[in-house]
Amino acid sequence: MVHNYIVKSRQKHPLHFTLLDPGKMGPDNLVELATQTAEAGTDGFMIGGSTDLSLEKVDAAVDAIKDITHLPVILFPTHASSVSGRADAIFFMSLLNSESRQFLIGEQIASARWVKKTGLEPLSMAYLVVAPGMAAGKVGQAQPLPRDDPNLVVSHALAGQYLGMNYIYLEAGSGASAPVPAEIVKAVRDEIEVLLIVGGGIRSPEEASAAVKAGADIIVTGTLVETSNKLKEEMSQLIEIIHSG
Ligand code: 1GP
Repeated sequence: MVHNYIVKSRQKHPLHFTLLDPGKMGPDNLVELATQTAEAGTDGFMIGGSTDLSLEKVDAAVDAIKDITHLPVILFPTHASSVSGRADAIFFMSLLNSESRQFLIGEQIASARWVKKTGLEPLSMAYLVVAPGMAAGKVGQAQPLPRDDPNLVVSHALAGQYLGMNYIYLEAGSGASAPVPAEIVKAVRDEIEVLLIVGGGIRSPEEASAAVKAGADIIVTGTLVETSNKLKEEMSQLIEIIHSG
């Protein structure tokens, strides 16, 4: 079970997940990036993106990654149509600050029976888009949560926890110029008991360390993995600092 793996691993140290977007790269590139980040010590892979992804592309990406690693492969979907039954688990998430029913509960209803049929492990998650929000905010029709209003973010996170969600994801958006502010991460950490994931705009060991020190359980990086020229070296440094807490 992926949830058990995450809980057990977290007892040892904070975790790093690598986000790979099959809409941005071909299978060969994807395998190369997955191999190097696995060697650098990442704790799991998330597959997804804000663009329209075909099921074939996601299936191929999951297969390719599972060929080279035993680390968990978790779907991070935007639409029900790209939910691959070949992954280990799915972040079964609701974008709590979306203004659209589609992203609050519509895509989830559309995929629920498929998740059951394929045996994907659902990891219940509240997805909160913090400004700037980037493509995730636009596609998800979110009103991004202001960066200077920790109380409002805490209210959303608590609502997610009280609805039974086991994970809260604070998302600044892929490629954001700055990560979610540490004050927000800390404010949420202080109030919730469930696992806290932070991503969007984290590119340096210092930024990752600040998020961990503020209380993140899992740090997600995508853009850094896609753009680094010294991937293994840079990822090793970043992951080491995350693992050291
Ligand atoms: C996006 O939080 C993730 O969903 C990763 O963001 O691409 O900025 O690392 P980056």
